[in-house]
Amino acid sequence: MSDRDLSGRKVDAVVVGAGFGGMYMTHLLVQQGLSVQGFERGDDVGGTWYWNRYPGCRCDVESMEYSYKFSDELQQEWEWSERYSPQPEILAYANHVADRFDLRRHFAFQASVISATYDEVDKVWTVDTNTGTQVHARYLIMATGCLSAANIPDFQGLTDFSGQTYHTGAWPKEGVDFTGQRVAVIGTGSSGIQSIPFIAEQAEHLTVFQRTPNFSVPARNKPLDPKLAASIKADYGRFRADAYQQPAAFGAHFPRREDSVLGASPEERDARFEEYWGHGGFMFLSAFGDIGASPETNKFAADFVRKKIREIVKDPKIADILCPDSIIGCKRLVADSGYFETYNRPNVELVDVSSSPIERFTDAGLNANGTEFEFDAVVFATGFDAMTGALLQIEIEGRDGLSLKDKWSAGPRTFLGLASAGFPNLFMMTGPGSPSVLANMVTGIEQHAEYIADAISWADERGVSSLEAELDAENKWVEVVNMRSEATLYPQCNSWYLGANVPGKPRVFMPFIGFPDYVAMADKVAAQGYEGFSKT
Ligand code: N01
Repeated sequence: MSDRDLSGRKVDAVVVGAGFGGMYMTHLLVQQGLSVQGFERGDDVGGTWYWNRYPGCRCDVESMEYSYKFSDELQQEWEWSERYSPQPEILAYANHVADRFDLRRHFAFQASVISATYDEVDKVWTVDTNTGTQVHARYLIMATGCLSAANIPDFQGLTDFSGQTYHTGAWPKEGVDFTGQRVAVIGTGSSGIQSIPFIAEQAEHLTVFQRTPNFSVPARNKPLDPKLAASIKADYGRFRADAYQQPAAFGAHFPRREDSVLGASPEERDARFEEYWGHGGFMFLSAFGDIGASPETNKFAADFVRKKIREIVKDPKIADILCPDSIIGCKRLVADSGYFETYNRPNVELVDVSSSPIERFTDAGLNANGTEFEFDAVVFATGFDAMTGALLQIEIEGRDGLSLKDKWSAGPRTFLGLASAGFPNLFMMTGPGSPSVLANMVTGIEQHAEYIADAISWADERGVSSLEAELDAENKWVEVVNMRSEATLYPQCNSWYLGANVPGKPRVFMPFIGFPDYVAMADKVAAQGYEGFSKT
């Protein structure tokens, strides 16, 4: 069915997005006997893993954890090939899930939702797409992703550039061949750090423009040991349950140390950091219990990584530029494969644009630090308008003509990161105010999908036709989210968690810190008859 044929259709729920969130949400609602219309701007499923096809793209949560747990057959049968899955394999998995649970038939692809308006009398959302389709639904579920609205800074003269431009988060399906080209990469977050070693291997010359150096630890990716996979699968339930109790819903199988970095001698500290550096990945931050406690305790871990950067990078001046002087773990830590080593290559150049921004683009390239650079292609690894961007690109109008954009003009306000007062029967999956980006995304998605499906079935069983976050509950929730972040070092740097990467975006820490606490609080709300939601 083309999405035009859908016009006027009335369904129980519209689901926006066919990534991991939209797929599982749709599966659950259909199983509950509800009619669902999904919309997806891409031409197939996969969300993040559909769009981010840049060279070197892979997950930095381990494969055995970064997968759905809702179907034991699925998790038993699917076989991952590497410790950290590469993007093509995760996309193949998403396609497998879509086939296995026959999900595509519920979606219209290449259809972007542009507006959604609530009719308070009929208690119905009217949803419009860019293809002219209009459908009506009792429930509207936004599975639009936390990192899906690409951010390309408003560089002066950008349209003058006659070469090719790419954003890591909207990579061409057919791939890009940089052989023989002079390439620029702007940005050194996870996407830049993952792609730079691969682009450097292919391009004739690569210039990296770095505004802020980032902490990165080796991922130590390797083929997944079949014996390890089999042993996890032998008791997958336990493995998942252990992960569920972790602060970020992953990483239960390597020790999270509780002792203080201050109590260790310099030799003990170094040995411990070496052990965790050698293990690879995010667990580095769990080498001691208080790395995130204060700038003083954090500095030990930061110093260790700076020492490693200086050991790896041969040119001390380049090493200096690559060494962050900030708090490790404040911006999202990166797990890399040969990133710092790349700066030893003769065809790679690093340009520090920390003290004066890129001046402008030109026909042939760009000007920075008073120098003219010429390129055949520029890669924007400049990140996303995170957590709120994809939601606010849609004109969402709730009760009394309230626009979500206006309501969130000083920052997002939600109850449980799931709902916002004034917007009945609208649920956000992994929305701001939920653990979302600070937890294993697939686990957060499953928890939200199940929560939303349960809430809808609870309401339907009781003849409740609308569930809406109460303002008071929302205000208290926003306070809790703020208090939890203020007790950490997170507010002390300019991260996208705070919206600091997008000029003019309100500086508000968006995710909820601590997955298990979140689940307990959300479950309590449900157990008390969805206390904090008004029901009519
Ligand atoms: O984006 P980022 P990302 N001039 O925002 C720079 C997830 N992810 O796509 O730090 C010059 O982190 C900006 O500089 P600064 C993961 O959660 C996961 O890399 O703002 N530079 C920064 O260096 C990750 O955190 C995986 O000063 C400019 C970079 O662009 C999130 O996605 C892989 C600039 C943007 O870094 C986002 O990562 C990839 C300007 N005007 C992504 N504007 C895995 O699972 C921005 N920058 C492995």
